Amino acid sequence: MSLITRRRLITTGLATAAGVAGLATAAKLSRKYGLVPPDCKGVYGAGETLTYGAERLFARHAMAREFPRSMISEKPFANEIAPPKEAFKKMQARGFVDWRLTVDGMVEHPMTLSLADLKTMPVHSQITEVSCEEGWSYIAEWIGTPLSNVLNEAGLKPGVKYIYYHAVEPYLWETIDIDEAMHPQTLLTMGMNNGDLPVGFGGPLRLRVPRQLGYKSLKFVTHITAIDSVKNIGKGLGSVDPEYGYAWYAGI
Ligand SMILES: Nc1nc2c(c(=O)[nH]1)N[C@H]1C(S)=C(S)[C@@H](COP(=O)(O)O)O[C@H]1N2
Ligand SMILES: [Mo]
Repeated sequence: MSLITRRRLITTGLATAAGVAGLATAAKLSRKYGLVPPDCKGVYGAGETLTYGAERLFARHAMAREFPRSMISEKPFANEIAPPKEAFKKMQARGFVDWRLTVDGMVEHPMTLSLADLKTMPVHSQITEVSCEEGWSYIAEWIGTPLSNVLNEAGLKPGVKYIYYHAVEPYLWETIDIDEAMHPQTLLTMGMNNGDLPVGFGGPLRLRVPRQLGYKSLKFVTHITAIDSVKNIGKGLGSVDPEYGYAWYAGI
């Protein structure tokens, strides 16, 4: 089933569950369950609320499509904005032994992990697609440890609703909700296809979020924070994308 069809089915499902085939009713249901995305200004008539609500009510555990090895793209397109800063280049020259991932916020055990630390965690690999909002995509194998392993080790405190993550340059940041963060395909990626994750694709560490559009898959991740609200980050919309007209929730 195509993704579009799946979305239409789910959306219809939500309207049906609401008892009335009405957007307003479905939106109300979404709000009742607290499923209003952070960049949503008004609940009524907001398509994103409907999609987000529907997917969280009925497709919380849905898997992003995985592909056979034969479909891995021969020439994946790195839409990189390479971190140009000297500090990054110095770390690169030393094989990223100094790279650190800080895990803090509403956790029992704040941690700072090296890549070597992350590599001691259970490894998962998946062949999934990166889809840019601009219309192109490619398929690759991604290898790393599910974010859930790190979050479980850090111990999420009650009330955590989102995971905020930013890149080595902190103006690059995103948030995802806890469902997305704990999903088995949400992967702290250190490897791609047959080797280490190249810098162009976000190496040494990228958070792959294959159930959402490419911009949620932030490259050069250095910091993960468990939070209960996105209100105080940036413009309070959950990421920078909504400031430019893209949705915070970018489910595909
Ligand atoms: N740090 C960082 N991460 C980023 C971006 C970026 O510019 N900087 N671009 C995002 C966007 S818009 C897309 S579509 C994907 C592109 O991934 P690719 O370079 O592997 O094709 O990375 C995302 N992650
Ligand atoms: Mo993108």
